[in-house]
Amino acid sequence: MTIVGQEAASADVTAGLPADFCWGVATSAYQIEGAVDADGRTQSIWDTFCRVPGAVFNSENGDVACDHYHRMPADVSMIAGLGVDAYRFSVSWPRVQPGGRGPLNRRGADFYSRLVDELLSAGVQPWITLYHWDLPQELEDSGGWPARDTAYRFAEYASLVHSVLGDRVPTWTTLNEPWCSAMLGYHQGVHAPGRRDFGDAMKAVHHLLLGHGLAAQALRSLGVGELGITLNMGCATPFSSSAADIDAARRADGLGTRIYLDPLVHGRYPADVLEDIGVSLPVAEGDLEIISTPLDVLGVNYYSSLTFRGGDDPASPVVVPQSLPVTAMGWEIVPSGLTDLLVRLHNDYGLPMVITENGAAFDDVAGSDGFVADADRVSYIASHIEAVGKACSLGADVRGYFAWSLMDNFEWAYGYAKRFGIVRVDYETQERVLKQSAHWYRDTIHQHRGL
Ligand code: GCO
Repeated sequence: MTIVGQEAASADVTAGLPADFCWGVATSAYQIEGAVDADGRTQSIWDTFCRVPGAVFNSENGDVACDHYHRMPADVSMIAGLGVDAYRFSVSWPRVQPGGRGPLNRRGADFYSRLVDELLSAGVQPWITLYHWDLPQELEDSGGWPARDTAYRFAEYASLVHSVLGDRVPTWTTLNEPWCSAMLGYHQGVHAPGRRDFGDAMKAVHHLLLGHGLAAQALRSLGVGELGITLNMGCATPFSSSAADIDAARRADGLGTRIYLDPLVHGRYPADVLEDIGVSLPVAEGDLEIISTPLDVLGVNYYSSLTFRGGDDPASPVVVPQSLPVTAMGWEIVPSGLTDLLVRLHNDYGLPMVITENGAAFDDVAGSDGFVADADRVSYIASHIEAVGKACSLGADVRGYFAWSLMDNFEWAYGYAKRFGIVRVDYETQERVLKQSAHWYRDTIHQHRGL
């Protein structure tokens, strides 16, 4: 089919990428599955948070979402039809271990077992994320991530999932975006569980990292092939060369990136960040060795980059908009930031990387057949793939790219208002229609393989 945006594909946006580059699409459990009461699943903090008046746009929730739980085989065929190598999905903790403690819930776990089988028989590699924000509510009730015990519960859950899928899944990601769990969930209160306490958020940071490390050790001892964690990051650029602006960017980078990667890779928290936060982290003897269990791959989720200046309160860096085009989230489109970020991560941390999420929400307009001519999304994705190729040419070791997202889905506090999919979902009928970006992505993958 001839589509607008074809030119972008033919202007080889994949230059610089390795020949065996892995192409994928990504989703997460709560955002697509629905079936929140099925087969023994219990409530997660997101089920609870969605019921808080005003917490989610239009009081929407993930009860039905894309109904993927019931439509999984057809969704897998659709994924395979895109010609991708891999599919990144997350496992819902309260589905496989209701309440966050105790034995495996066989019926819930079976869903993922069937999903993995379906993917493998369609020639698509499964890429698991163990935690994409849906903490069992019972664990939040006993303290959530600010409580140390949650880290141990997470490691136990990781082993349970491995007991079901370990024989067939090569790549295991522990956490998705711990910054969001800690800062949006426990400090800003805009994500579940909606708490607003900076001290709790800092405890959550440490216990998320500890949970990652304990799970990593457990998975390593069980023999997983490839182990990683996914962080959301961007470049933090000072607005000017003034000392205050440079300090603002340093602080933002410290709390956004280094507070995670320094302990993960170097086994220590950055001294300047410990000083900035002004509270002590609940680090016990031996924690940092656990947290720095060697990783095989760093998952990078990239959407935008920010410029900062110092404000009246040095602890609160101020974002300075750069008058760049924005997505429907209001996020500025900064592909060059992705190149800079990857090169910097390569230099500072030296890990192989995979872009585990990149993509954009736009105000899609669907035709009567549901087709969306999303040239804006095509150009967003194309420019970011190009940015990855540039980073590779500059020496960064980037091995794959997952488009966020396979299909429109529940965008957390924004409900269903923001559409990130390369496939449109009609939430009335659950019909899926490939957008122009999906066609373009498939063609681009095809071209990269020289087919
Ligand atoms: C994210 C999440 C996704 C979001 C996406 C767009 O990792 O932040 O992984 O769940 O939908 O980032 O905001």
